[in-house]
Amino acid sequence: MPARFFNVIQNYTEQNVKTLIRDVEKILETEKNLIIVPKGKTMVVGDLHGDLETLHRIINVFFREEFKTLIFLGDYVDRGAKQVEVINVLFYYKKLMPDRIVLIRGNHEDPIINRQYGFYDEVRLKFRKSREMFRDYNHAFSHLPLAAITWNRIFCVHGGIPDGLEEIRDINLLPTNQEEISDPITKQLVWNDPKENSKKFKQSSRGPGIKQFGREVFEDFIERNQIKGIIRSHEKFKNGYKSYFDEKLISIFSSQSYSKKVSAVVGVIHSEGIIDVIPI
Ligand SMILES: [Mn+2]
Repeated sequence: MPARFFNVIQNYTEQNVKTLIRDVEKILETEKNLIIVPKGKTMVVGDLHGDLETLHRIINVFFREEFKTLIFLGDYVDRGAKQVEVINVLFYYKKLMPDRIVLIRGNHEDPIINRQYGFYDEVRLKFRKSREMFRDYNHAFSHLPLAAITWNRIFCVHGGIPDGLEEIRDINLLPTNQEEISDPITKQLVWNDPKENSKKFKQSSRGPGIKQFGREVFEDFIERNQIKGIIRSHEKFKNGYKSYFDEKLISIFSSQSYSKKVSAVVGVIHSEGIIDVIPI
């Protein structure tokens, strides 16, 4: 396995990467916005932001401990040192095992954001036809699914629950190929944050159309959709995670790109619907 991992990083030509992106895009086009995750040992990964070392450890643990499914919650690019390598490795494994690797869209898988926060600059450094490659990556990102629901009713999403979404199956009705995210429900799925001492939805300081969701709307949402818990990412914490709403929502972060002092963690979903957080 490690040999494959390093082959993608070191030996892929620009043409190889272009082909990889196109092949993964074809796979993503066949997926629905809401992925159904079958029964089995499942690992969930938070923001990576170009942290290739942590991704390497994650892939090692995935194979060594015989996980069935590996769900990534988005924010693969921007900020860190090896964004192009991280997305290439993720695409490589997605192509190799399309049913076992789930790549959910984060708010940084949007050209408006990743032109500004590092990805565009890295693509310019690493490719000759960089404009074309930037366009290809973002075109593929536009096909990423927006959420997943596991066999035991754990809902996985980058940001959180949106104001205006009643049933999670309606996620499949959202527009599928927007490069710049403008649909209001899609935007909230990738941008919203939980807020412990709040009840309803509140406008977020992150920007227009983005909200914080409180306990009451959270509990309504999980009851209406018969969800046991939610695992999401999108915020960093010193020890890598934080739980909300009587531990029914876990927020995890899997990148040390900001600081080595911040712990990277992953979530492990057990059959009883319990989520364990483990350092990686
Ligand atoms: Mn985010």
